[in-house]
Amino acid sequence: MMRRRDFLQTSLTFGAAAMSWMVLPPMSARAADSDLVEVTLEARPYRYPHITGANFNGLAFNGRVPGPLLRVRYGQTFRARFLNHSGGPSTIHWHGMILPNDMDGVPYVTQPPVPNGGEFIYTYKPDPPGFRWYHSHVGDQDARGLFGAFIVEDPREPRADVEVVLVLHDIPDMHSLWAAIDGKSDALMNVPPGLNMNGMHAMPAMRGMAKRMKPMPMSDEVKYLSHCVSGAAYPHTRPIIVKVGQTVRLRILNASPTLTHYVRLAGHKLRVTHSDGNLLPRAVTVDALRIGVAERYDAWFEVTRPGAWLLESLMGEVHDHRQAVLIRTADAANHPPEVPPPSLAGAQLFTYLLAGQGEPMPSGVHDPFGPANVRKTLLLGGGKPGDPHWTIDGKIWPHTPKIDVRRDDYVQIHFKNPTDMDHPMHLHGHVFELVEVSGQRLKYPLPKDTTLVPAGSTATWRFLANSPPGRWVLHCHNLVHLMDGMMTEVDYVQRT
Ligand SMILES: [Cu+2]
Repeated sequence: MMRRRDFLQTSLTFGAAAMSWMVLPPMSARAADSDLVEVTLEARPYRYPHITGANFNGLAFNGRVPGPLLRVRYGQTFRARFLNHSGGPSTIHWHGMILPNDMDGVPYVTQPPVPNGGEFIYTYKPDPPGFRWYHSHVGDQDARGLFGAFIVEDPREPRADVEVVLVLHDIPDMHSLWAAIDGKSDALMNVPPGLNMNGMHAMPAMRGMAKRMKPMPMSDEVKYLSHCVSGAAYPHTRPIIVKVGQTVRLRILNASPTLTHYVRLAGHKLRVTHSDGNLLPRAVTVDALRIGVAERYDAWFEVTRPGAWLLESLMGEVHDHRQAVLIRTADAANHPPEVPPPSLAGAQLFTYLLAGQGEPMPSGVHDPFGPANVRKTLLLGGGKPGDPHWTIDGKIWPHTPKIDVRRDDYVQIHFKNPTDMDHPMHLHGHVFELVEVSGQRLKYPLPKDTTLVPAGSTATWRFLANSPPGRWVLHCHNLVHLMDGMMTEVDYVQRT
């Protein structure tokens, strides 16, 4: 292990009161038939059970973390009355939605922030169908608990026998989060066994290197008080009861402020059908998921025998309270659960290159991804010791270079990431195609709204600029990097 988190408070966990529901019943006919779905989301300070006195000032939508699971049928109109009693200005961003720009919830870009005590109505037709989510886009509020899952049901999709929504989230020590934002953290990096610090399988040569390197604090790492699934840490997470013969669909969101999660279900492989809620060109079957910050995966499995299995996000260290949920058949209540192997060595991980079938770039071809009207290369940078800035083309927001597009342009954005961290880059208001990773062309481009741009490497997106006009921000979803400047925007300009 290269770096281990010095984990202080494994006993911190969340009780059932804080838990959001995980197993989804079918939508009622009445809910599915109305034209309009209305919700009230009220942000307020929230005291987490068992975290009293710890250095964490929580927030919650409607008194629970994650916030209420929102669910509409594709085609319905959605209206959220947002009441802000968070104690500061706030907004709600609807991650993965293509919607009018003034509903996108980015303070000072798409709307003035809603003042404390104020309210704002968000209304739009949720599009496209799939697994989306929502969160505050102001300061550290997302890390303090203002987030939730949002499902836009696709009536064309077959229903699973059991549908489960799992939100992975991590409770930061706020001193540590702000020290990280200031570039002065002394927290250590979290990497599960069997992987190197970039999330790749540790090679024998790398292991040799790892031995020589002393664990050292990363100035932008965050220390966490607890690692949760939908509001609790195992064994306090509520078990999911399944029956032999059932097909289970897991919808898994990584709502962590900074951590990439590696998720494995004991005794089962997972068939991944959607990335960020969007149907993959072809499903892939893997041993474990790698989920970057803000990414989502839909993963399916079948229950073929009675038993009890832990679904777990593997950490650099095993804690008393695991970031896990128990999935079991009714008759296995007293079985000790099967746990996933502690190391990811040798596991088939979900990677973009696997799902998209990476192949060598054709040589001598000028346009390996097809023509584009707008081509932009963005150089990701920063993270130097003692310098808290994270940059795009050497600049921090709002001084980063913007990307101007006209309606119906084909846009190609190429990221170069010479830094030593993966960056979960996210574009608002669009679904793009990931067409290249680490110099390999994806034979099957992946439809996404967020991708990890690998450390020391590259990635390329393409999209048709046919979203509603406006200013769509493009940023790193690692909260520390976002707050340290790693943001730009794609601006729709008039065709002249
Ligand atoms: Cu980043």
